[in-house]
Amino acid sequence: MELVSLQDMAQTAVPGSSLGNNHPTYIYKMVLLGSTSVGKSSLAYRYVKNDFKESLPTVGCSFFTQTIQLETATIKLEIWDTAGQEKYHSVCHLYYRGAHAALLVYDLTNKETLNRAKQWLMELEKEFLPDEIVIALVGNKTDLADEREVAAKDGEEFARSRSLLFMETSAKSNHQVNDIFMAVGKVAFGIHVILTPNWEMGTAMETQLVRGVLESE
Ligand SMILES: Nc1nc2c(ncn2[C@@H]2O[C@H](COP(=O)(O)OP(=O)(O)O)[C@@H](O)[C@H]2O)c(=O)[nH]1
Ligand SMILES: [Mg+2]
Repeated sequence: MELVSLQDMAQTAVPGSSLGNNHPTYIYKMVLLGSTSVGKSSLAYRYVKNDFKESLPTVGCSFFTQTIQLETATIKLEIWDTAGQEKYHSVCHLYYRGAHAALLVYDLTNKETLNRAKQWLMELEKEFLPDEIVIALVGNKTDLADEREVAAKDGEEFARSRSLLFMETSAKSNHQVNDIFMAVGKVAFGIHVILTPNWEMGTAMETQLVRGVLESE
């Protein structure tokens, strides 16, 4: 896989795709990072299958694909989920090599998982230049309001201080799951997304194609 620059894209973005429309298809690798049990697999499962299971089987190294149709292009997200190796702090850099986007997931009922997400961020910052990867901080399990340990504003302020996208979600009650994947996909593609204080997506404006892999025909 090769990164395609803006200039290359202009030259190679030819009509036609596997979906039979006139749009080019761009593939983005998105990795899920975060402590065990924060809900990474559940978020991927909710987004791709629109379902929730109390216990999901641990598969080997796996990724799901999901397509986002935009007016001018098709985005294919390859969503990489860990096989639980984060338990042993052994998610190797091969896992996130070549990633265009990352979701740093924490469990808002467990403050320690936010600290762990901050450590993941430092690891990503060692591997990637700021413009190379779109990172979103995701506070999952909003349905467990009574057990909340991390205030929404704490997650949001940290995210803002590091220029990350931010959303709180619930894979269980399907709260803002689609929104966060969609927002990250759009930003990776080069669309400016405004997240309003109540975490809804505001006006989106297509600015430029910044990264991604053009799917070969
Ligand atoms: N209440 C609640 N539980 C969740 C949510 N997301 C995941 N879980 C539960 O948290 C546990 C760990 O989820 P999992 O997706 O396997 O986490 P992972 O280890 O980060 O992949 C499971 O028991 C899930 O059912 C959520 O949004 N709300
Ligand atoms: Mg998992």
